[in-house]
Amino acid sequence: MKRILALLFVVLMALSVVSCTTEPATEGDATTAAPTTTQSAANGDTTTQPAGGDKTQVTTVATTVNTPDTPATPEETTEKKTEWKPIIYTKPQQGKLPANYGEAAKNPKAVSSTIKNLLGADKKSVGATHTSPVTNTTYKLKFVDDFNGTTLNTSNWTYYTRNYNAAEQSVNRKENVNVKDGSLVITGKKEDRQYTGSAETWETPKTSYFTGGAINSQGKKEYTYGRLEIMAKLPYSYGMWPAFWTQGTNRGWPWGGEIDIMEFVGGVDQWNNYRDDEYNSGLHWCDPKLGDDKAWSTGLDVKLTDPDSVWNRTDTKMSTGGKFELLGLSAKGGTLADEWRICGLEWTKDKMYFYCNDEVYLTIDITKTSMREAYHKNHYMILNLVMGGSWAGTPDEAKGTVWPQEFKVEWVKVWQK
Ligand SMILES: [Ca+2]
Repeated sequence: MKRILALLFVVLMALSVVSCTTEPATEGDATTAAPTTTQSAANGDTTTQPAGGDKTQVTTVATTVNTPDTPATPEETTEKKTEWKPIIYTKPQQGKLPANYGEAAKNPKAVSSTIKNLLGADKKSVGATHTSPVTNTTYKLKFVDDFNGTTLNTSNWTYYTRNYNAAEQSVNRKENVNVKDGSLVITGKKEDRQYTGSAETWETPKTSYFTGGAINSQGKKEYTYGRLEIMAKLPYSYGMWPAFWTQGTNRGWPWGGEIDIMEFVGGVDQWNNYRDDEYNSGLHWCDPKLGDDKAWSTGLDVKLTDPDSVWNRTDTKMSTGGKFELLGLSAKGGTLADEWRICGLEWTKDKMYFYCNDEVYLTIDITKTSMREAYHKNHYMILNLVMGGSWAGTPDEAKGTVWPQEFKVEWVKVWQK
């Protein structure tokens, strides 16, 4: 979420999805033999990826179509009729969202039995125990905010009205953060007047028609290791950028480290990737010995498939990650917003396991030298809904943005041994 994170993450995704995605391509999806063009950075540069290497390219609607091997002359056509068939894509094209897009999100299902039956989901008393299905560790509930009542518990959280990221195009407002019906509700709106938000000291204050909100637990609830999780209903559509993430307490970013447990950008991007059915997770950190010149400089995206080449570098900021994806939702207009889900991180001294509804989709080794401070000291939690920027894209009704949007959190829990 910080600064050039948006830029980095787009690059990072291109690098990391190869190793992190284990889902087989859905039958009928466009895993074509043709190379696909995809984004390499938020500046719109394009690169060509080799075919077949990235199964998540099912999310890409290529403009390539099947053509006969040999250009057909009229004579050949009469002798050998090769039926031309277009590739059938399951993902919608840009600006052509499914007819029933977002329909289910308007009336999300009640908490599913799947979630109710998950270990720990129904436990809300501090001291309650459950055994992690990931590491078989028995944890105790150390912190829970169930968002009962009508006001934010400021013993746990602080309203944050500055921007976390230079790329954000929305203004955080306290008014957009509410507690109602048992949930934290952060609303993303398009206002009828512009608001100006204070920004980081190095940034020009933002003035925007788009408003969102943010809270953090800095100085109030900070943890090292354990299970950090939320039960949430995400917003959807183009330009939305909700997140559940953390930053290290002892030093500023990036030295303190950043953990993006859930980061989501909605809608269909300019490269035709349908994103309402996936969210991203990842880390951004640097070696504690780096000075300002290197720590803030061009980050290095760690390629998990070739770890030895870069894993132990300590001369630049680094990032790595992966994503959770529900393939096949898009064809039905489905979004992650259709149901409540538990997004969480199990953080041990050796590894980070990112899970959705207790299913691990990403594991990251945190024993590397460069991580010796970033991921072995206290972090505080952040919940926010911002809009716009180079990654999420500027909200635009013509691109499918639906107003207003809500990022709802039923509870936040931290479990520790
Ligand atoms: Ca609740």
